[in-house]
Amino acid sequence: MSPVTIPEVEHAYPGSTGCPGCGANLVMRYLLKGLGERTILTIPACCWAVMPGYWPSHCLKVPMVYCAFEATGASLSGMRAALDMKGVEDVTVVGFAGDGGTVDIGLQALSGAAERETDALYVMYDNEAYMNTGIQRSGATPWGAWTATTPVGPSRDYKREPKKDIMSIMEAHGIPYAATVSVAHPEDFVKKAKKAKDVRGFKFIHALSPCPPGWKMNPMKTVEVARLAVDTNVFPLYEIENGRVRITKKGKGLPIKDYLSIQRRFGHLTEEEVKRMQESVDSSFKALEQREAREG
Ligand SMILES: Cc1ncc(C[n+]2csc(CCOP(=O)(O)OP(=O)(O)O)c2C)c(N)n1
Ligand code: SF4
Ligand SMILES: [Mg+2]
Repeated sequence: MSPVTIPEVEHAYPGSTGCPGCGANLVMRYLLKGLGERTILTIPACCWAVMPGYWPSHCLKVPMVYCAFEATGASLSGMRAALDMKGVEDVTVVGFAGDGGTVDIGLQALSGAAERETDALYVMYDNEAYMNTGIQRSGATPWGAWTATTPVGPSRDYKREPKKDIMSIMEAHGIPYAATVSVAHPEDFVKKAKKAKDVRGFKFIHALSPCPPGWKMNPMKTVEVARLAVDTNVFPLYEIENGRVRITKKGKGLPIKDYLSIQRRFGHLTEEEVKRMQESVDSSFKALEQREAREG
């Protein structure tokens, strides 16, 4: 039997106001298991800004600052500077933001914090749209998805632009550590959170975060859909440490229709369009594998 490596201690309690089956709940839970209690969060406008609930019945055991939507990067740099002035070194400063708050509105502040080499961790939970305000498309919404602002119909079409590649954008800043994580692989997730905590400098974690209402799926399938994202190579699990890439968990190489077919946001796609998506996923994953082989 393999030893249990996920800490039993909880720093995110039941009682968040998230929807049933919210993947972002699990992202926070596993992240805090990896980081521990000496953590402070800064969270901009997003679902997680409201999910902790009202004081004094807040569901997080760690303190959090609620910052402006576009300001997570600036907020975490300020928090780190304040802690440094006080001589507090054992607290991990974390920016925890949605995809809209990261790849779109918060990108400038995030870039600034990475360029300043702030000793902090930035976690993007990616539900692939602006969910808190009613499922509007973001730069992280994948090609082909229905959203409220990319509706399927005769006059306006589903999303026609590819998903913004935030991992490459962050890597271009020369940061020491970046990783992708999945709520279907908690051991891999917790290990990466622990590693990010111990690396000095700016760290980035990209967490795929299934959202039942936004993805139009059964709330009981959150972990299943997250696992399928890895097993179809739609969301490969890897880390980039000091410029070297390593795939940390190999998927099963299943066809992407297995991932798409349990989400009604992709229900309108034709066979030809699914085939094109498959080709795009295959070529991105091949490039990742080739890069790992070169650098390994
Ligand atoms: C400057 C500003 N613009 C717009 C909003 C409204 N707003 C609040 S949450 C949100 C959506 C955030 O999307 P994302 O970052 O992807 O997080 P999610 O809601 O999906 O968890 C928006 C547009 C705001 N609070 N502040
Ligand atoms: S809308 Fe989506 S991300 Fe927001 S609380 Fe509900 S399930 Fe979670
Ligand atoms: Mg979002």
